[in-house]
Amino acid sequence: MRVLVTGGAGFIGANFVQQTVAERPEAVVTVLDALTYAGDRSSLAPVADRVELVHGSIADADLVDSLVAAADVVVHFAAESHNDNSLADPSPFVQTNVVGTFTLLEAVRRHGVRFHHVSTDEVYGDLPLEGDEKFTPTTPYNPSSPYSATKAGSDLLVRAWVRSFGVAATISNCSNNYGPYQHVEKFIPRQVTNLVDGVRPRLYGAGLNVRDWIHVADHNTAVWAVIEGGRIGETYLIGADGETSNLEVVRALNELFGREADDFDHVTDRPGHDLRYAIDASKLRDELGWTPRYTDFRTGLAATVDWYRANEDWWRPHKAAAEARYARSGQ
Ligand code: NAD
Ligand code: TDX
Repeated sequence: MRVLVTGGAGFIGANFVQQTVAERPEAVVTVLDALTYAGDRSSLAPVADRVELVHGSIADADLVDSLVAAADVVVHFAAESHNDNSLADPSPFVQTNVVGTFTLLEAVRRHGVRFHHVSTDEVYGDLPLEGDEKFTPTTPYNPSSPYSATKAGSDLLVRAWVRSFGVAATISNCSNNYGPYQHVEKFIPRQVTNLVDGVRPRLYGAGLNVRDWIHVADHNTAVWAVIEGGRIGETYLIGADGETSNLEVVRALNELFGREADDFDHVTDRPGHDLRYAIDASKLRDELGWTPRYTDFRTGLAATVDWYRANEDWWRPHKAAAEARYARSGQ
């Protein structure tokens, strides 16, 4: 099977490519990645001899056409992915997430290629802090940030291309991922790499916001489950019942570094900050038989801390630039 992975030099995409090469010897993997600040060739170093990396944009119609023509399936991870950046400058989010997805859809339409679109639970907006309501595949779209609005737009394009043009596509909407190779701008790697440097974690606002954490390896087994068993045109929600407040995450990290749990700083809150995300993954579990391997968040978190401690060469080159961006917004 010839697999074209967009965004394969980013966090989730690189984990997907490494897992695919390890577990599916028959797969021939090509990565299309623009190598933005968030993409890193070295995330594919362990599989460099098995994977072709094409440096280019998903919004480049000619390049996309030739790569899609040579694929059996396109797995679409490429995106501008960070909410805080989308508040500072939404423009690349529209270009990559909306125009880029449109460009891919036109190519899979022309060539009749199977398409899987990787998306986020943030398209549904947020849930109240109190109560046990969860997102389901029928929750109305209500995105809050420029990032989530452009992901919502891309999801709706995929749905329309299925209905209007018969494109063979599926969509998955996953909750917050953690694990190796996540950019240091994101919450968990930012705090872990601060702690390595003896810098206190930085919590937006009161830290009561809740995220539904899933290990990236579990997200990726679910993506393969949808590619292989998902029904065309359907949306599958991916989550592993990992609801945890940001405050609890920071306390756990401090403890893993042998520090006082409450030794952190409160910093300026994110404008429009979503309160709580929670996923009902019963469709994925019941229909496709998927189950997560990482069921204890603290164990997965400890393994992730170990990875960042052991792989400073990977993250150190990105750290100063990420912190400089935060300094501009007082975070
Ligand atoms: P990331 O920012 O780590 O990686 C994105 C990758 O896309 C980078 O390698 C970047 O170079 C590449 N890219 C950006 N613009 C491109 C373009 N125009 N053409 C080609 N490549 C381009 O993001 P991530 O966290 O790995 O997220 C991957 C996907 O999963 C995204 O679609 C995101 O919306 C979705 N998602 C992420 C999470 C999460 O918690 N990180 C959760 C749910 C869904
Ligand atoms: O320094 C910080 N302090 C802090 O309290 C940072 C960087 C974040 N936060 C908070 C904001 C969020 O409540 O932590 C939470 C997680 O923040 P992010 O890592 O920026 O993730 P989030 O905004 O929840 O979005 C993530 O999950 C859904 C991914 O970045 C998206 O790509 C994905 O779609």
